[in-house]
Amino acid sequence: MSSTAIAPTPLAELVSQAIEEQPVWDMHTHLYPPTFGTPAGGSSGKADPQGLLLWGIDELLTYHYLVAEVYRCVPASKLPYADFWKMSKQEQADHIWRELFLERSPLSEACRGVLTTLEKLGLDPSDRDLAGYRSWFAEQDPSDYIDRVMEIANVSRITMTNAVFDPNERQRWLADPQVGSDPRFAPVLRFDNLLRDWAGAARLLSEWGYEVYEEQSDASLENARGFLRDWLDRTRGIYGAVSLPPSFRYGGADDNSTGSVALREVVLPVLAERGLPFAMMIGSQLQVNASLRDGGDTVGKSDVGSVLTLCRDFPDNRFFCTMLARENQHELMVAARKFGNLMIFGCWWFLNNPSLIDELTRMRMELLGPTFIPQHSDARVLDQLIYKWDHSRKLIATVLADKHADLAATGWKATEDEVRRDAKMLLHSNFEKFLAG
Ligand code: RAT
Ligand code: ZN
Repeated sequence: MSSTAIAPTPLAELVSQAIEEQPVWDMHTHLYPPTFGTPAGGSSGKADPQGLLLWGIDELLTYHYLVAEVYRCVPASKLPYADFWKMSKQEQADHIWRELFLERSPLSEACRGVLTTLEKLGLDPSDRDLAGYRSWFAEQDPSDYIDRVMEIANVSRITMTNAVFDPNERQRWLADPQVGSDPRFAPVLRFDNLLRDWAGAARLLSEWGYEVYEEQSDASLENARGFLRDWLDRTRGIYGAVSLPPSFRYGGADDNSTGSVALREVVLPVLAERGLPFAMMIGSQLQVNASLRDGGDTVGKSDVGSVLTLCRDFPDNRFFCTMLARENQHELMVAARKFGNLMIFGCWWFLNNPSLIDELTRMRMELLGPTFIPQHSDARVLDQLIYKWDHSRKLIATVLADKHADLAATGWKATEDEVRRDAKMLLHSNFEKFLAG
C-alpha cells in the first residue's frame, strides 16, 4: 500500500480495484449454513426438503423475483397459480428458463443475475444448457460450495435473517442450540409479528409458555420482553430486525397503537439493554397477489417522520433503516444527517436495479459522504451473492471514482490508502462499527 498521491488517470482503476478487493460483510440476507438443512443435498446427498439453505440452478431460476416475472409472460389464465405450485422445483425452473431466457431475452436484472452467476462460476451462459448446469451443481458439496461462493463474491461474512415466528426455523433452533454457530454466518433476530400483529404474536407467545395477552398490561409487556431476551440469548443475534408496512407510524410517547407500544415498551428497551441496533425495513405491502407467494408483495410510500421521532426519542438505541419506495430515499438521507444513531443501508428489493443503485449511491455520497452502507444482497439463494455483489460493486466503484475525480479537480490529492479506507468503510466497517456502538 502506498500513501503517495494518485495521478488522475489511474484513479478510476484504483477505485475499482479497491472496491473489488475489499471483502464485504453482507448485512442482510436470507441465507443459512448447512446445519439448517438444504433441499438440494448435492454431492453430500443429505437432502432435507424443508431445509433453509437454498442454492443451485433450480433455486436460482425459481427465485420469487423470477416467478413474478414469468407470470407476465404466461398469465394465470393460461397457467393457474395452483398448477404452477403443484409442479416440481425442476419443472418450475424449466418453465421459467423457457419463458424468460429462451422465448424472450433475459433483460431484467433478476434474469441477468442468473447469467452473471453462471459465468463467474465458470459455466458458459452461451451453452444455454440447463441439463448440463444441473449436473455441475449436483456435484457440489453444500459446505464447500459456500466457501467457493464466498470467495468468488469476496464476501467475508453472511448475515442471516432468523425469523423467530417461522415454525420451521424455530424448531431448528429448539432442536439444536448450536445450529447457528457456523462462523461464516452471523445471526439476526427477526420478529415482524410483534409489531405488525400484536394480537397474533401474543397468542403464539402464550402457546410457547410466555404469559403475553392481547391486552398490553405491565405483566404482558414484561413477559414479551422475557421472550425477546430468551431468543437473543438462544440465537446470539447481532441486531434485531423487522420489515414494516408503508402504513407504519410511530407517533411518540402518546401513541398507544399496539405496534407502537410493543416498539416503545418491548423491542427498544431490550435492544438498548443489550447494546444491539434495531433494523427497520419499511415499505413492503404484503401479499397484494398472494398467489405469487413470496413474489406477491409490493411497495408503498412510507413515513420518514416516524423514523425521525424514533431517533430523537430513543437516543440510547441505534437504528438501521432502509426504505422500499424510491420516493422516500431523499427524505431518509436527510434524516440521517440529523441523527447519528441512524444508519441507512442497502438498495432494497425493487431498488436493487443498476439505475436505482447508481442514483441512490450518488445521492447518499453527496449528502452523507462515506457514512452509510451502500448495499446488502438480500440473497435468498446462496449463489446470488455472486451476481448481487458483482453488479453492485461495479456501480459503487463508478460513483466513488466520480466523486474522487471531482475532488482531484480541486487539487485535493487522495492517496491509495485513503481510497482503500473508503472502500473498507463502505463495504465493511461502517456496519461493523455501528454494531459495536
Ligand atoms: O427481498 C426479498 O427477497 C423479500 O422477499 C423480503 O425477504 C425482504 O427482503 C425481507 O427481508 O422482508
Ligand atoms: Zn430480506
